Amino acid sequence: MVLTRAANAPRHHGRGAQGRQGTQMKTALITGITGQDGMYLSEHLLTEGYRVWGLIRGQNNPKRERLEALLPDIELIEGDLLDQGSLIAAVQRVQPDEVYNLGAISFVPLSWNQAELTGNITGLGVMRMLEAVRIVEGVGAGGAPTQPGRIRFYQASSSEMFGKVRETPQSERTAFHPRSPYGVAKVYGHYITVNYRESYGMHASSGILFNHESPRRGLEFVTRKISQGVARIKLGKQRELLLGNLDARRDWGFAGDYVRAMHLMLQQPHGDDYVVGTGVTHSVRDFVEAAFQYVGLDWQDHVRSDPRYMRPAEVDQLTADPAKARRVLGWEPRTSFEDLVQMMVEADLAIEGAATAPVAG
Ligand code: NDP
Ligand code: GDR
Repeated sequence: MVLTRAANAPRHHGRGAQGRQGTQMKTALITGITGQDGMYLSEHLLTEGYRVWGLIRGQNNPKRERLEALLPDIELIEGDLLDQGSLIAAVQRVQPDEVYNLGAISFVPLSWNQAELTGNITGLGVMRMLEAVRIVEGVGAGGAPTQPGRIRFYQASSSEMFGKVRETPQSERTAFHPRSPYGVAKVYGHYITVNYRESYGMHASSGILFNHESPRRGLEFVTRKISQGVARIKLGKQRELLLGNLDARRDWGFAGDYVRAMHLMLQQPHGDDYVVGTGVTHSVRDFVEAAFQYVGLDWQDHVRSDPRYMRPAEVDQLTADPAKARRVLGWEPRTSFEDLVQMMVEADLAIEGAATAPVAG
């Protein structure tokens, strides 16, 4: 096991150390630290005075350098959601107060090509992380009911579990009908979290989050593909943007807003399930139109449909009913759809503008 700390990271003194304003400093362990949500959640928890550890996988993860430059105050520990021993060792070493399980194969189309891997990481990986917490705390050892443990657990569940929706909007009570191996794996992750809560009394929460985006979103997801494409087209570096289903409708929010909800869930007296979204839905076409309009271009001159980006089974429409998150957590999104589109296009204009020349001709 390798532990690292950025050279200028503060010295901590283990669990129980004093945080800001003399309060007990809490420790969080985050899987999926190199992903979009891992980065925003780390920033949020550092602001809240936490000691933050991230689980990082691979022998030379190319995202490590960027992460350490962006967040020098976090500490990294090696482990993989496919490797039970590494997760137990990580929980044992870090002794977290809170575990946020964000690690997953998260790109829906990949899940048809690598269904087994997706099931293993996105589905069984949740059980391995829960087992690591349970084993380290000695909860339920020998099958006997025991005192619930101290470590609180967050599972990154998804609106993809609703899939072919049974009702609109979708709440915590809406039945699931996943449409991809990814969605099926997330349903397993959700129910195993509920099961560990019910079986062992664990403080385990499932955040059923709807799509949330940002300038840190991976380029494979449609919003970032659009914002990067618009920036490149505006700067003369690209002529066309090839997309799939423009009719799909999503409830899009800003990732920076959603990580606050994750944290709030673990501050409640008991674990529970919460839907987190804006309640407002737009089509992919709406996103395209708004992004091109922002830079003064007509999307119809540039966007082409390509069957390669169509899915074997589509989720046509998702709309959150976030009433419970609002009522119990006091959570509200702060960023509108229009602000999100602008934020993403502006960020990509800055990135693309800072690099390389336009295409010839
Ligand atoms: P990303 O795809 O940006 O990040 C996924 C993370 O999972 C990466 O850090 C990746 O690490 C890590 N990971 C992949 N495989 C493993 C493994 N075998 N062991 C340990 N870590 C692994 O996802 P997001 O940040 O967008 O999403 C975070 C979580 O929330 C995911 O579980 C996703 O499914 C879920 N979710 C996301 C929503 C969204 O709209 N963003 C909505 C609802 C749920 P590496 O760098 O090594 O690849
Ligand atoms: P999604 O996000 O599948 O909802 O999963 P994505 O951005 O990939 O797709 C959203 C919708 O856009 C349509 N689409 C395209 N999608 C991509 N990626 N590329 C295209 O060119 C394209 N054209 C149209 C898709 O068909 C789809 O309907 C995200 C992930 O973050 C999951 O991990 C998370 O659980 C869910 O959001 C909630």
